[in-house]
Amino acid sequence: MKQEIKNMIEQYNKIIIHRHENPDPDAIGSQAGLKALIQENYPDKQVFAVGEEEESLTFLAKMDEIDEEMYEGSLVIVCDTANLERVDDKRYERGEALIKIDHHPEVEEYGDVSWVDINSSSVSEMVYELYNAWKQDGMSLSSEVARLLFAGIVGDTGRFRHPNTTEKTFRIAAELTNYTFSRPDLFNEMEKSSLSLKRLEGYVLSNAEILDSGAGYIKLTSSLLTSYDVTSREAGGIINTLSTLEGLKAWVFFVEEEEIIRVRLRSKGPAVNKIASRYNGGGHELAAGAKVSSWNEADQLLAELEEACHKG
Ligand SMILES: [Mn+2]
Repeated sequence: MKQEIKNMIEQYNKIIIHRHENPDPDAIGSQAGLKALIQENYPDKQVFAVGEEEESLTFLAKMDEIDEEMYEGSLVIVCDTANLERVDDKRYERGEALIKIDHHPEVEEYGDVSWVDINSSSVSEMVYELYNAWKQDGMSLSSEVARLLFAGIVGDTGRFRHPNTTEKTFRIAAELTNYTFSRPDLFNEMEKSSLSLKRLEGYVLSNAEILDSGAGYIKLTSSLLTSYDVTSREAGGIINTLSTLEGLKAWVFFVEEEEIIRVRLRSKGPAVNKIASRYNGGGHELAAGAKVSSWNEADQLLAELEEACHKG
């Protein structure tokens, strides 16, 4: 599979890399890491990373702006995205060939070549494995690529705490620490928080409800977010504020946006991705996302979460 991906990369002179909407450090780290890995080893190729710019992650990488014509005769690689609907920048369809590289449980099969490894902590870990397979052919990996992949692994493993962290994850992370990027600087960037977001965390801690089933929840209306001067995306980023609460089995953040209510689910045991898939979403067993269109529907979802907690 890794050889097949390399063969395809070698066949194309234009390579455009996409990832999922609302990117996280793994989406950007794997996307920009793969871009730089290819670019540094094939300097004659044109390689791009596209998608909406995420302000809080520009310390990792900035996105490229390209014209539609660039897709003609190109290879498109999609990182970290289980289904095509979630791909950021729908122009991915205009490429000549498509590769999927992902670690989410398969939601939709796509791509001329598809490499899905649900046992990998992150796609950043998978990109390192690509390099590992390719290095016998003389490929090299720079400190910048190492920084991007390390960030992706740290992001998706919650700093090596989530159960997706394996011996292989640590081994790859250890390899990456041989490179000369500054880990303290990277951690500082990844963990920095504005005062308004810290204050919203205070609100969440004061107002979250923990039910007898072990399900926890908080409802954040758009007017509340406005009063705290925090975006919906930023609010989603503090979901782990509740993670250490005693007695909590699974929890959900309902974050109201203009037209929908975004749902972020986390769990310490009961699978939450099946619930998410019934509400326009999906994800991992212990971390998933969904969308509902009303507070009534949010309560329905919460009832399903409680049921899962009773069983789990
Ligand atoms: Mn990921």
